[in-house]
Amino acid sequence: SAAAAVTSGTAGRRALVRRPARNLAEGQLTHIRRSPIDLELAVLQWRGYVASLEAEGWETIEVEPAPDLPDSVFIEDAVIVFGQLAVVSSPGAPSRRGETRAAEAAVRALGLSVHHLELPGTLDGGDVLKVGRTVYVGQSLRTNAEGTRQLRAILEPRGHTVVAVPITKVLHLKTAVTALPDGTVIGYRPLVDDPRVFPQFLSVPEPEGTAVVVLDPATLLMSSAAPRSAALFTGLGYRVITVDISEFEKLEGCVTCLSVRVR
Ligand code: CIR
Repeated sequence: SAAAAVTSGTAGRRALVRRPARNLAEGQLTHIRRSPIDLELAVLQWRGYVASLEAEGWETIEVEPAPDLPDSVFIEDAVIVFGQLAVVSSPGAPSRRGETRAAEAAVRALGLSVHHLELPGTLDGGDVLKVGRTVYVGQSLRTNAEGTRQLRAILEPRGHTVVAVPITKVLHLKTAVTALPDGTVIGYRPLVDDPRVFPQFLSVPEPEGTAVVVLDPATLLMSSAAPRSAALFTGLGYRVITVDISEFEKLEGCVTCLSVRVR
């Protein structure tokens, strides 16, 4: 089985986060209808998310805020980290292209080796799912074949295999699927185009249950909007920590996109 490369122990676990912009409510929407955003609540939820990471032994590093870039809180889309290697993305939405500069400064400050994706290639970090040495890349409205080709050219010489996955029902690959520490890919079946591309696939009962952040080999962070999925993971032996991220879910964000785990 494709065992996921998850570092154990608490040393050196760092996560990039970026506080919500004042115009968060103007963030992009593709597959869902706009509903009112409570900015104050969003800030409280963001703080709760950061506190949960820290309580689990993660040091959080704040990327310089971008108060006028509405989707900048979704830092996962701007930079992808593979161990000591950072790939600065080429955001598919023109309104998000300004987000990468400060994300790059943050990974440089961490001493990571930095690569870039460039137009006409586009790729959002939310389309990249690592499972062991396999890197699945969603082919979405945000990520195109050229962006995928550029990422492959960076990763394949370094021992990763890049697998392109069609995404038509949700914004990003990681809106549809993420992975458990043992490499099982999890997803809400109606939103997954073709689960047969994954060696092991487990269906979860709620759309918000598809996104988990693996905090350590035994612990998952997920949305409080998916209690039946949480119970499923608990039954598999995981410790599950939940956070309310309703204001970000209204903007097609999920628990993964609010941080970049450096590991
Ligand atoms: C967007 O449409 O770009 C944002 N409103 C949501 C981005 C969510 N990011 C992610 O799932 N990785």
